[in-house]
Amino acid sequence: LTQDDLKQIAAYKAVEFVESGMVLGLGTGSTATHAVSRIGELLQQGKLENIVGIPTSKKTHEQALALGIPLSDLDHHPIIDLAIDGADEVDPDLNLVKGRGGSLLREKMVESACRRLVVVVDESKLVDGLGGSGLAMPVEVVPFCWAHTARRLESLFGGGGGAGRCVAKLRRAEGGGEPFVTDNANYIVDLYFAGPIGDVEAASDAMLRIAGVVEHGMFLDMATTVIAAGACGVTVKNK
Ligand code: DER
Repeated sequence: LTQDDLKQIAAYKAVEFVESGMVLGLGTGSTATHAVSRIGELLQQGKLENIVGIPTSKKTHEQALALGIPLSDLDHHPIIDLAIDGADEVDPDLNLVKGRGGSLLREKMVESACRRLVVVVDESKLVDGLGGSGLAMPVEVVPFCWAHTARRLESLFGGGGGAGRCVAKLRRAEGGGEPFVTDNANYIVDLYFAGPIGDVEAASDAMLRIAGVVEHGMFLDMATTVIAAGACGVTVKNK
């Protein structure tokens, strides 16, 4: 089984929670893509009906549109029955890191309006503590003086590069030297930690207090179910 097979298995399992008539949050990323295509397939087959999709990115909006999934937004549907989305890290408390696809702001806006958030991952995403993977923890920042904001983020964690616990890097667009620009015309500063963040609630509050920070990629106390697919099978963990 390839990693993508595992992503598809987890995604299809999550779609079993979808019922006709639901308002659905449609996630972003390679795992969520499988869930969106599965929903489209069931609609085509008449096994699902009266679904309204609330996309979490322009990319997912385009995918869902092409599949004929009826779409709307939070202004028209402030309460969402169920969202299905991927994650970059999942800790034992079902706290998440998301946003390596750059969609964390719209994902967090949609998913904080959901009754249920079902997260779908392959087992490589499971960590003991957020920040522990050594991979990026994304922070959406306004473009204005982004380097100043990046330095303030580093200094929160005793950073400043080198031996510091955190290094901040501006995310660049594919191949080019240009900054990556989000669906909301902001930049992303990726934080790289030397080890697990530890007190994630305190880190969240401190980051959000920095003027210039729009949102960060930690999704705390938001997931209600995590479906993880691994070589030994699929686990479903509820909050
Ligand atoms: O960018 C995102 O938030 C994605 O959902 C990410 O967290 C998971 O992406 P993947 O399914 O492609 O690994």
